[in-house]
Amino acid sequence: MVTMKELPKEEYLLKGHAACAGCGAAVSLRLLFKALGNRVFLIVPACCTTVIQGPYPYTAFGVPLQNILFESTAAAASGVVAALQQRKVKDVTVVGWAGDGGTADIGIQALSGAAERKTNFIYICYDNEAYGNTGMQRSGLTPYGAWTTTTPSGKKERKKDMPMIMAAHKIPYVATACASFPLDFVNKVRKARDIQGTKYIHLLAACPTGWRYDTSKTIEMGRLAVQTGLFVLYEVENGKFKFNPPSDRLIDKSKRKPVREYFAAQGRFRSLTEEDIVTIEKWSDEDWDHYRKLASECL
Ligand SMILES: Cc1ncc(C[n+]2csc(CCOP(=O)(O)OP(=O)(O)O)c2C)c(N)n1
Ligand SMILES: [Mg+2]
Repeated sequence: MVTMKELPKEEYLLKGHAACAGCGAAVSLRLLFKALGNRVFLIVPACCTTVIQGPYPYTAFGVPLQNILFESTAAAASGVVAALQQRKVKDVTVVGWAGDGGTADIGIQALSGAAERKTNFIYICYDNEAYGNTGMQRSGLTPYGAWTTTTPSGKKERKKDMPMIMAAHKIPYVATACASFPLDFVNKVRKARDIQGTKYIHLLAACPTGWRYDTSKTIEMGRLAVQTGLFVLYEVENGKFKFNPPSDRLIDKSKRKPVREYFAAQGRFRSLTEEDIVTIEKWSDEDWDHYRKLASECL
C-alpha cells in the first residue's frame, strides 16, 4: 500500500489544462498519473477529458493518449493491447478513461465485449453523473431526482449499477473509488495494473459546474457521498466482495451521515421532495443489505 509520502513527485497532468475550476475528473487524472507514471497508454472518448487536455496542437497530458469516438473506448483499447503484444511491449498499462455517458450508455457494448474477451486493460469510468462536455444532459448514471438540462424537474429514473454490471462479467477486478480518498484510488489503480485481464474502476468525480456547488468543495462533496453511504467504496476481486475504508465502518446505518446532507449541499437536488428523500434512503438501505450479504458470503 502506497502512502502519501511515497507518491511520486513527477506530474504528468501539466500546467495549462482546460478543466473547470474544482473539476473532480482533473484531480483524479493527476492521481491516476501518480499511480502509473508515464508507462501508460490512455484511450479517451468524447467527454470532458478531451477538453481538459487543452486545444490541439497542445496537450497538458504528459502521457501517450488516443482520442477516440464516443462509443469506442474499449474497442480501441483492445486494438492498442493487441498492437503492444505484437511489438512485445510488456511494461505499458493500457487505460480506457471514459465518462459515465461513454461508459453506461453509448460505450457499454464495446466494454462488455472487451470484458468478455478478457482484454488486458484497466477501464476507468469517471462518473460526473451527466454529459458534462455537452452541457449537462442526463445519462444512465445520473441519479434519481437530479437536475440536468434534459431533466429540468429532476430525473425520474434510477442510476444503473455499473460496477455490479461489470462484476457480473466475472472479470478479475472491480472497484469503486473517489479522489476524496486519494490513496485508496492510487492503490486500486496499482493493484489493477498488476492483475492480468479486464479491470474496471468506477470513480465518482464531483462536478461543481453540473452539480451546482462551490468550486472549493469538490473533495468535500466526494467525502459526503461516501459518508452518507450513497457511494460505497468496495472491491470485487475474483468474485469476492470486500468493503474498503471508510465504508467498512459505515455498515451500521447509525454511523452514516443523513443522506439529506448530501442533497442539501448541491443545487442539482433542489427539486427533491421529502417523499423522494425517503425513497432514495430506502434504496440506499437495500443496496447496503445487498453488499452486506455479499461481504458475509465472502468471509
Ligand atoms: C456518437 C456521438 N454522439 C454524441 C456526441 C456528442 N458528445 C460528445 S461528449 C458527450 C457527452 C459525454 O458525456 P460523458 O461520457 O458523461 O463524459 P463527460 O463529458 O461528462 O466528461 C456527447 C453527447 C459524440 N461526440 N458522438
Ligand atoms: Mg459525465
